[in-house]
Amino acid sequence: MKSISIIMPIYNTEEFLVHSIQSVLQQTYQNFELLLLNDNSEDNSKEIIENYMKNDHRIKAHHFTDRHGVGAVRNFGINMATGDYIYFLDSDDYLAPSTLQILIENIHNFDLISGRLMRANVSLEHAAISNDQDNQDIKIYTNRKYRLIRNNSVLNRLFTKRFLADNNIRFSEDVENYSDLSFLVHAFSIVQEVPYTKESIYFKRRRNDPISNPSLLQTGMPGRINDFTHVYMHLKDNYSSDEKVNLFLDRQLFNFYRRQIVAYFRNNQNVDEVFSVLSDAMVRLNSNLVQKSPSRTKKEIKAIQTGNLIHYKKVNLKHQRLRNLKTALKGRRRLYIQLYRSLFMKMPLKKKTVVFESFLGKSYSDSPKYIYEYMIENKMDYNYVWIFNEKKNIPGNASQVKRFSLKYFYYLARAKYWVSNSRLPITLNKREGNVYLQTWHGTPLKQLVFDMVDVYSADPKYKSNFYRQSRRWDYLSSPNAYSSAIFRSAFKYDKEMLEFGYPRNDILYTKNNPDNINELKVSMRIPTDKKVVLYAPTWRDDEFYSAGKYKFTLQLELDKLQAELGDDYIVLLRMHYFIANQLDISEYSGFVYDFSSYDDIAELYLVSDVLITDYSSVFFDFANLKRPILFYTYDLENYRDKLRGFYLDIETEVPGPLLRNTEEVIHAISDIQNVQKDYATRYDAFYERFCKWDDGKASENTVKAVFK
Ligand code: C2G
Repeated sequence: MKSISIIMPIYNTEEFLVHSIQSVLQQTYQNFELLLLNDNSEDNSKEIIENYMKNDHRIKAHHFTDRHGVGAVRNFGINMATGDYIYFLDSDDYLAPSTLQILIENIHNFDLISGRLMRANVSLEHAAISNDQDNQDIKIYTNRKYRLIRNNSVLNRLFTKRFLADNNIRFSEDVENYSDLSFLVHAFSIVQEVPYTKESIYFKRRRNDPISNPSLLQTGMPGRINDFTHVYMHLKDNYSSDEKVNLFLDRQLFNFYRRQIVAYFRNNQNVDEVFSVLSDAMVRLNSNLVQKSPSRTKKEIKAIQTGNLIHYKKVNLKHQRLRNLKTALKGRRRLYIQLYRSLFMKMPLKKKTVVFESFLGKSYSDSPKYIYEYMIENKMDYNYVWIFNEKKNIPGNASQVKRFSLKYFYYLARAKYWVSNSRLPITLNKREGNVYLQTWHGTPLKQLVFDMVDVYSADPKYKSNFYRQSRRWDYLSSPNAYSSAIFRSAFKYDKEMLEFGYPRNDILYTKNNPDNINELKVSMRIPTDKKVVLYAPTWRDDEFYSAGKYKFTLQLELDKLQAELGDDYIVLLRMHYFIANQLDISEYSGFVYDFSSYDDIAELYLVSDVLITDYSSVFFDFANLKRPILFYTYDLENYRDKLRGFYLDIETEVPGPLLRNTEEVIHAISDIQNVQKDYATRYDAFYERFCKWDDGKASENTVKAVFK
């Protein structure tokens, strides 16, 4: 049986490596050797490799003591390989189970065979797609064989070792990016026919953290332009008489320019050096190709070919304006954004204007509310603007603007101060003089942004967008020392931390008395003679209708609760603000009340005798009241171990019992005094650790720090 040598260069991919190696070990075709080539990683890759080597004689490793780059490492692998075939796999990617088998069964007497590359967003089980065993579907490419290498990638192709050796086909070692290109052009210029199978699948992972751990493609544009043009020129010289190679190379350069380089030049200054490198390469472009391109691109390429950057910038800018106009005509929001950028941002800053937003305009609530109320009560000399989705009744004379309306963009461009408890859209820019107070919205239990390895079901740009958006923050409110430390690491936040407790919790100290509580109950139209249970769960990353619209399935059996507790208690249901579905509670009128659209959860805390939650940060705030807390964690394993990791050990550190079903919840509520006794020591320690900074004065201290 023929054997395959799999060559895997490794550099700082500890979080993906096990998965990648496992996908090889689980291949249906087992006659292989796996060459793990560690390019001097600084993380734990070395330990992972050594561990695997101990257990499987087919795994061989080499650890470089300084960095060689992917091209050199793969060349090293080719020399080391003892198999009949060579296959390249990157250490952050993985294979479908029958990938190798399909390739080896179909290569016959060809020198190489190509398979399909698919992009994968998330890791492990979520993407474990198996191959369709129907491997009849082989296409042979002859004339149009270069189409197969338009992705510039050597991945998911099987080569015979002899073919590579006889022709001395190797990767470029003098570039970081595009070292595959010379390898591929060399191989493809020799072979007449290349078979392709879409049944053999290689999963190329979309890396989601270009900030702390960029993949090669996520490294900077100047480097990529330099490397690409370097390889391009070199190949143009070597293959000057091969028309097909030339056309292929020109198309690659042309597409690289249109898809990426043009935007780079538009958005960056000091590009003289790469511009001249690109200009040298572009002069060699096939003139027919340029001639046939759209007139705007033609003009831009001609300007590059003259090497005159100033002229090119003018042409590029003119085209950009045309594109902007076209986009603006496509929709109202786009038009507003254009006006925001080209008009409002150029008007002077309003030094006395403060814009507030809480939970994406959904409510008048959270720390922004209490900061605002402190400012109006103290008659501070500012103008206030609140962003809402719908008009609200609020104290003071703040202007209200609808989120994403023309006025929204106008005020965000001109106001000196922004106060918000979550991120503002990436389309906005921070201007000189702007002061942005980020209050955030909870002590974290669930891991946040840069502390999460893989963001389940989130957009691959999540981390890089978060990074850009949080660079705008000037102040960040922190409720306790535990949160300060997490915010520093999870947000990579290094500016001023306001360590005064949460403004949103002031009310839990200033209004925690029977008169205020009674008054609140009356205004909420709930009975004043019953005890109140508040059920406030969080959202689940894997239960949604569409992006941003999450659904919640109620697992509390309300009829049982009513039967057992209905005489003494009422229940307030409070869904997270991401939850889009309405719960039908009409059967339970007089016992269950839906407070999901009530603005301020702090007021619900005040009127509640018991809180039931799960993994929501609400318990950190509620604990300020020192009232009992129950954790209804019916899906703990899935939530903690699959969706999100936790910062705390929920089984030993939270101030109340973890309950699994409605019966346990009922039992705990009926026996609430004993629950309190049992958890008293833990509760005290918890209060000490998380609530100590809250003293009713956080709003005042915050305002004094920011509006000096
Ligand atoms: N919230 C609410 N009602 C709920 C759940 C949450 O009003 N049923 C509010 C609370 O103010 C809570 C905040 O939304 O503190 C954040 O909710 P979490 O459930 O903790 O979830 P998330 O929005 O993912 O934020 O650092 C905190 C994390 O970012 C969590």
